[in-house]
Amino acid sequence: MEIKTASFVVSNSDYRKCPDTGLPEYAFIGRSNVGKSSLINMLTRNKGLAKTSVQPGKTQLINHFLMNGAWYIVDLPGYGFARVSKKSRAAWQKMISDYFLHRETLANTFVLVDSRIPPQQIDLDFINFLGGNGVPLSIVFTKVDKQNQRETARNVNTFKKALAETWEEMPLMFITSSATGFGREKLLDFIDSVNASLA
Ligand SMILES: Nc1nc2c(ncn2[C@@H]2O[C@H](COP(=O)(O)OP(=O)(O)OP(=O)(O)O)[C@@H](O)[C@H]2O)c(=O)[nH]1
Ligand SMILES: [Mg+2]
Repeated sequence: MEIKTASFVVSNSDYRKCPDTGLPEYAFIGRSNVGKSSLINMLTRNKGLAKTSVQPGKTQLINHFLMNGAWYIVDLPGYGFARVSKKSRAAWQKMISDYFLHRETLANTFVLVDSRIPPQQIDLDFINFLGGNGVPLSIVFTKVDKQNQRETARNVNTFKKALAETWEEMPLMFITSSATGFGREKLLDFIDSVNASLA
């Protein structure tokens, strides 16, 4: 699938104010700085679409982007950023859990995981939260351009083992780099197949 048109629609702090067109959407979540906004720009081949930063905590709201006039990509603020007050952590928690538990048009969630590091409890906890609530999810390993294939394969395998402790069935996994575009087609083809199954 190709993305022919991609445009920013709206930012919200409340899922109830998100677009009510009924079109399917794909959410991107993961630790702060893991590369959610960069991946969205890589998929759409539009570097300025989602705001990115070397500093964690750049994305703060629920951001809807319309693709081909037919489906949405949703950029979300990341978790696990240490320099955040208790109050804003609680606000994030409420905004995000309400979104995932109630957003009816959510077709799939991409949980982004840094391919360079061993499994982090915070990622496993978030995946368990989604899975435990029946929210469909896939895992996307990011930043593979920063290391060799062997290191990526080792970290992916370790992550699978950690997941296997709680999950019988493995979610789909994608290996990506926003710097090189690696993994773009596979991810877009998957979205296309989910869209087709909903049509
Ligand atoms: N080398 C490399 N750098 C990347 C890649 N993806 C993201 N980055 C860098 O990682 C940093 C964070 O990227 P963002 O896309 O802003 O991360 P985010 O997950 O949206 O972060 P928050 O919005 O703060 O939660 C930026 O400096 C990006 O340039 C990648 O695939 N390869
Ligand atoms: Mg972001």
